[in-house]
Formats: sequence, structure tokens, C-alpha cells
Amino acid sequence: MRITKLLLAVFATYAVLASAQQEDALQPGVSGLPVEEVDKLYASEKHVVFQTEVSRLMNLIINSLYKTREIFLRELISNASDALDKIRFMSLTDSNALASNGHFNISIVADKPSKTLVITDSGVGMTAEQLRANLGTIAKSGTSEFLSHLESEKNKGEQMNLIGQFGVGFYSAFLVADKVTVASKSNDDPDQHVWISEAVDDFVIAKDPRGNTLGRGTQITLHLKDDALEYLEEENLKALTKKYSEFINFPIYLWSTNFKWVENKSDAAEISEEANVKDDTEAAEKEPKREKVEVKEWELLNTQNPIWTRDPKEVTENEYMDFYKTLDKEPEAKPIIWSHFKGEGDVDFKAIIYVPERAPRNYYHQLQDIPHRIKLFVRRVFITDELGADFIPRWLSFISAVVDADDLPLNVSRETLQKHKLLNLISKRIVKKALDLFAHMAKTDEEKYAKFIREFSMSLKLGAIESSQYRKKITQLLRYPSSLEKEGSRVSLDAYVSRMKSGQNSIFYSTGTSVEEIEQSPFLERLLARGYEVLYMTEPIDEMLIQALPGYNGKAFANIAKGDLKFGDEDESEGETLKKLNEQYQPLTDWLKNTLDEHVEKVAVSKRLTTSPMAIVASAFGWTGHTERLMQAQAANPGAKDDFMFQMMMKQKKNLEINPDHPVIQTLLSRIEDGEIDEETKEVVTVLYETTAIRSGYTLKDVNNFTKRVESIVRKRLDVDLNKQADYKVEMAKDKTPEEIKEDEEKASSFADDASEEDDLDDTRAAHDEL
Ligand SMILES: *[C@@H]1O[C@H](CO)[C@@H](O)[C@H](O)[C@H]1NC(C)=O
Ligand SMILES: *[C@@H]1O[C@H](CO)[C@@H](O)[C@H](O)[C@H]1NC(C)=O
Ligand SMILES: *[C@@H]1O[C@H](CO)[C@@H](O)[C@H](O)[C@H]1NC(C)=O
Ligand SMILES: *[C@@H]1O[C@H](CO)[C@@H](O)[C@H](O)[C@H]1NC(C)=O
Ligand SMILES: CC(=O)N[C@H]1CO[C@H](CO)[C@@H](O)[C@@H]1O
Repeated sequence: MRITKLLLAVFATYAVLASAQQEDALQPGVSGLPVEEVDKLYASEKHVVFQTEVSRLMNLIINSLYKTREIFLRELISNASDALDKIRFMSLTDSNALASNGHFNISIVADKPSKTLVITDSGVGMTAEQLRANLGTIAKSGTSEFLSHLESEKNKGEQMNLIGQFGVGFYSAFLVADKVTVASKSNDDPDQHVWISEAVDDFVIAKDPRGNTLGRGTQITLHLKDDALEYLEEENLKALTKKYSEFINFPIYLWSTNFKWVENKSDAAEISEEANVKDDTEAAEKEPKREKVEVKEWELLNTQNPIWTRDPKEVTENEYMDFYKTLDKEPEAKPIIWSHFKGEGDVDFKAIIYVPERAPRNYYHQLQDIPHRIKLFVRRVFITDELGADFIPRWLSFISAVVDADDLPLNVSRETLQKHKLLNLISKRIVKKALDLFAHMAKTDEEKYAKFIREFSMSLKLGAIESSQYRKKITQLLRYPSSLEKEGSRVSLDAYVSRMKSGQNSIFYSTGTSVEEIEQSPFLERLLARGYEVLYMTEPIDEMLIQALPGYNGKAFANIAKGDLKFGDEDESEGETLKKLNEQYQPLTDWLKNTLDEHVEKVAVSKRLTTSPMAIVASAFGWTGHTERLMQAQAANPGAKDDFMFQMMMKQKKNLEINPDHPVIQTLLSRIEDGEIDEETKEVVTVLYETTAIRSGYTLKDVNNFTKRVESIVRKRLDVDLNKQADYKVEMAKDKTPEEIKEDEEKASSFADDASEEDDLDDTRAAHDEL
């Protein structure tokens, strides 16, 4: 009992001493402007109103991110890290840049008595003008649209993601603080200034009454809300830093309390002085040898041994996954595979490249200006993350990577750097490595690879089109569903070629919007019946890809809906047979050509069909039904449909093929031979042609006439007079009564009132917040 009491007394003494000691030991640069001074300035200085967008943004952040408010620390640390990156980059060409402050660090001090959390960096700092511009306005164009989008967004995850991408994370400080003070000193401003705000409406900027305490850098003091005092606890700060900021490249220090065991030897007095602790209780008599002493000191929170410089064998899977989060801005994104490697030889570098599990949001809509996720370092100094499409071709822009080059000069500008030949070499290595990584995945993990293909086959196809250099390698990576393996995208061109039949010289493929649609196509009939495999191409980009590919391993691609179909095993007798059939059916083909002259260029006996009476085939250079529909969809822009090529291709007549084994065709032939052709036969044949067009993937140019013809056939079949019209009676609708007119007008004006009332509401809400 007595001992406990004594211990308590001892601890109380420690606590008092420790807090006294904290003030003593803290360097002047890392404690915030005292609260009284802040209040004095805030009361006396002129208030500047925020740009409307900033107020809106702050409201949005405060109202929507409450549940994840701990991210404020990540945002402030990453802002500090950016500022450090900037000054380090500047110092490469300006040796004086560091004279004002030679440190590169981020420090965090939690001060419980004043309820403040102080985050200081020795980064580039801001001038008074920059404070005003950076923390009072949002310079990016399109801010209003961006905000409207965010405000209408229901998904909180997406909001954070977008806010992070917009570089406005600083304002998340107001999630936990009701007042924020930013002191900053830039090399370009003789004075250190403070920016103070209580969010939403306005801020003040004033000369820092302390003078220049930072040397250079920025110090953010959060005056924490009463419900956010948990962020003063060291354990919480450590855990958050570990969770979100482990891979920051600069040391992050926390002013923290640690216990040390001190040996009480003969010269005890000296030790006690060192530990700044006096202990003259009786407890010391009972345990004279060792004692626990509380000390305040800087504790390093991150290892900043960059993960890419470490031996891959010593990096855990979790570390790779966590590091990925620093590259990819999507909050939920995960990598599906990665490669950590070293480039050696003509250029030395270390890199980690990651393939994301999913394509980034809207990836295929903004391929032109997709933000690249490649960070370039030179000997661990961050240089840029804006390398652009010169570095990683746009078809590969879905990968994230960190690259640290050994031999690049540090003192060149970012612009000249982009054209540097060593960077070119690195770029080539990265592309090659990425392709190897995909190939490795294909070989070792079929399931993973299928997932990858589902997300990125469009990118690979784009790559095969755009990059002649890697075309062969990329083509090997492609996968298609086929008549033999419909599920998923399984069949590689290599597998297809290995399964080809004797004499087969072409890779047969068919295009359509889905596997189901293609399977209905008449073109497949004989090929499948004879056991040939057909690739099913369902992505619009496939058509372009085939045009870019000369073939694969000496085999040409053959669209089964186009031109002459050659199986490859035809012998002379077959040619003879076909010739004879064509002669035999000439009366019918001539007659069909005449009857369908408007649509048809050529009519011939088909080699493709087994069960359908006829099919419409595009000429070798014409558009298949599927292509035609794609082109029509693409020609949605005004004017595009008047394009000469488009018009010409759309008007191009088709080839009609008939099935000599089909009873309808045989009957038609004998009727013609017997001279038994009448108008009705013509009508029926026209309808047959039109349904064939639909099955062959074409759209009808004249749906009206088609329905009329069908109705006429139905009438004949049912014995209904062709000229008899429907007998109907209708009553004319009456005009609106004056009462109805009035009612509608009232509705219209009250609708307008609603809208203005909403605006009023917004204003009152803002006014309320002001109080
Ligand atoms: C961090 O940098 C500041 C200068 O901004 C310096 O005073 C301080 O000693 C540094 N902290 C550590 C732990 O090195
Ligand atoms: C060390 O021990 C001596 C005697 O045992 C005691 O007088 C002294 O106060 C102790 N010093 C500390 C720091 O505890
Ligand atoms: C960069 O540094 C190298 C040597 O370190 C020097 O030869 C070169 O002139 C410098 N270039 C610039 C643009 O300062
Ligand atoms: C529709 O049919 C009528 C009569 O058969 C014909 O005159 C007309 O040209 C057809 N319209 C089109 C667009 O083909
Ligand atoms: C140095 C630095 O990157 N500062 C940024 C911190 O955050 C504000 C607001 O988000 C930016 O405007 C600054 O540029």
C-alpha cells in the first residue's frame, strides 16, 4: 500500500518535471505560436474572405468525411513531404537554397495543456502572397464543376479520393480543429507570416510576432476540437503515422515520452541530474539499483529506408501492398502482381512496378490524359511524378511504378530530363519488364491472368496497334473466347495455331457485340460442323487490331463473314463441284441478282452454310454487319454521317450466298426453271433476304417496307383482303379549359419558387454557420 502511494508520488513529480523539461528541450522552431498570441492576432487583424469554392469545399470536407477524419494527419504529412521534395529539388540547382535551414524533416508535437497539435516541416515554405493564394483560393480550373460533382456524390470513398487528387487535403485539418494557424517562411520572403482561420468564412494573415523561428518551412498548429483530443495521444499519433505515412521519404519525428532504466551507481547524483529527476523518497532505499525514468525526446516514426532500395527477399508482401497505396490514388485499389527489380548495364536503376487489380475509374474514357502513376527519383531524391506518355506509353499507363535512377544528372530541369536518353533506356526496360510480368502471370496463374485480361485486354490491344516494337510480344498475351472455349477469355493465338487443322492457313474469327450474338451467326455453320475453331472477337477495338496485325506466326486472319472462305483443305474435285453447283444454280442466282439488285452485288453458291438458306457476306474490303453498326455508332457526331467514306461504305452492295442443300433454295430454283415465278414469290424472297440481313448482323435501311411486306404475307396467309383498311373511330381531343391553363401556370411559377427557396435555404445555412 505504502509503496503504491510512493510510486504515485514519484510519477506525479516526473510528470511535472517532464512538462517543464519539454519547454526547455524543444527547439524554438517546433512549438507553435502561443494560443493567446493567435487569439490576439485573429481579433485585431483584417479578415479576408475565402473564395466561395474554398468555403464550399471546406463545408463538404467537414460534413462528409467526419467518419474518416483521422486522414487529416496523412494529408498534412503528405503536404509537408511535398514541400520538402520541392526545396530538395530546388537545392539541386541552387546551392543557396538550404542556407536558411539545413534540415529535411517533419516534426510533430502534441501539447496537451494548450490542446494543440503542431506539425512542422523544413520544406520550401510560403511567402505571404503564397499563403493567401494557396490557402484562400483554389486555382485549378473547373473547380465549380468539380465541387458540384462532389456535392452530388453519394459515395464517401470517392469523395476522399477526389479531394486527395485535387490537392486540397490541407483543409481536412478542419475535421479535427476549430482553428488552424499556419506559420510559414519562404526563402523568397524576408519575413515569417502566419495564416489563421476558423474555417468556412475567412482568414487573417499577419507577420509572425515571433519573428523568423523556422528558418524556412511551414508549421501548422491545429487547435483541436474538444471531441478530437484523442489526437494528442502519442500512441494514436504513432499508429496513424505508421498506418498512413510509413513510406514518406523524410524523417518524421514525434516529441514523445519514453521510459529509461537508470542505474543508480555510486555517482548517482550525476545520473539523476542527467535524467533531470530527483528522487529522495524512501522507495529508493528499497530498490536502490535500477530505476525507471521518464524522458521526453524525438522519436523517429518511419524507417525511410525506401522500400525499393531494400533487398526484395527482405520486403514482406504486406509492405509491398502498403507501399502501393502511396502510388495509387484510388483508396480501395490493390495490386494484382508486382515486380521489384534492378536495371543494370547501360543504365542503373531500381524499380518496383505494380499492376492494379482493377482498371482505374473511367480509365478507358480518359486514356488521352490519364494521370500517370510513375514516381521518378534520382538517388533517392524525388524528381517528378509527371513524366507523361513519353516515358510510359499510354497503353501501359495503368501500371504504377517507382523508379530510382543512379546515373541521371540531378541538375537538369524536368523538361530536359524528359528527353534524356538514359530515361529512354529506363522506359524501354520498364515496358519490357511489364510485358515479362504479364507473360509470367499468364504462365503461372491462369485465374489471376483471366482477371487481368478482363480488366486490361483493351489496353493490350491498343498496345498491339500502337507499338510496332512490342506488337509481337503483346499479341502473344492476348486471349479470346472461341467456339471451343466460350467461357472467359481463354484462347491464346499460340493455342489456336497449335490446334489448327491440316492445311488450315487462316485464323478464323468472327466479330460481334457478344459471344451469344456471334454464335447465332450463319457464317459459323459449316466451319463448326467441320470441326474448325473460330475466335470470337467482341471488343470494338478488335477490328482495328486485326487491321494492324499482318498475321500471327505466318497465319493470316480470316473474318468468316467476309470475302472468300478458304478452309485450306480444298482439293481440285471440290473446286469442280462448286463450279458445277454454280452452273446448276445460275438461273436462280441471276434471278436473285435481278430481284434484289438494289442491295446485292453478287450472288453465289455458299461454302459456309449448312442449315440456313442464305447469308450476306461482306466483300473482302467491305464492312461486315458488325463493323457497319460500330461505324454508325461512332458516326454519331454531327456531320460524320456525311463523310464521303462513310457514305460509300454504307452504300456498298453486299454479296449474297445461297445454300444449295436447303429445300427453300432448291424449290426456288425449280420454280424459276418451271417459269412459276409471280409477284408473290418476289415479295417472299425479298422478306427472306431482309431476315437474312438481320441474321448476318446488318441493320435494315428500310424497316417500314419490311413490316409492310410481312403484313402483306400475313394477310395472304389469313385470307384477308389486301386493300381492306382498319375500320376505326376516334374522337378529337379537346383544348385545355381556362381553369386547366391557370392551374398549369400556377404549377410552373411554384416550381420556380421552389428553386429560389432552395437558394435561400443555402444562404440561411451559411449564415447559421457564421454564428
Ligand atoms: C528538424 O528540423 C528542424 C528545423 O526545421 C530542426 O530544428 C530540428 O532539430 C530537426 N529535428 C531533428 C530531430 O533532427
Ligand atoms: C541512488 O541511491 C542513493 C543511495 O542508495 C540515493 O541516495 C540516491 O538518491 C539515489 N539516486 C537516484 C537518482 O535515485
Ligand atoms: C550539371 O552538373 C554537371 C556536373 O556535375 C555539369 O557538368 C553540368 O554543366 C551541370 N549542368 C547544369 C545545367 O547545371
Ligand atoms: C418501299 O417500297 C416501295 C414500293 O415497293 C418503293 O417504291 C420504295 O422505294 C421503297 N422504299 C425504300 C426506301 O426502299
Ligand atoms: C508546400 C505545399 O505543397 N503546400 C500545399 C499544402 O496544401 C495547400 C492546400 O491544399 C496547397 O495549396 C499547398 O500548395
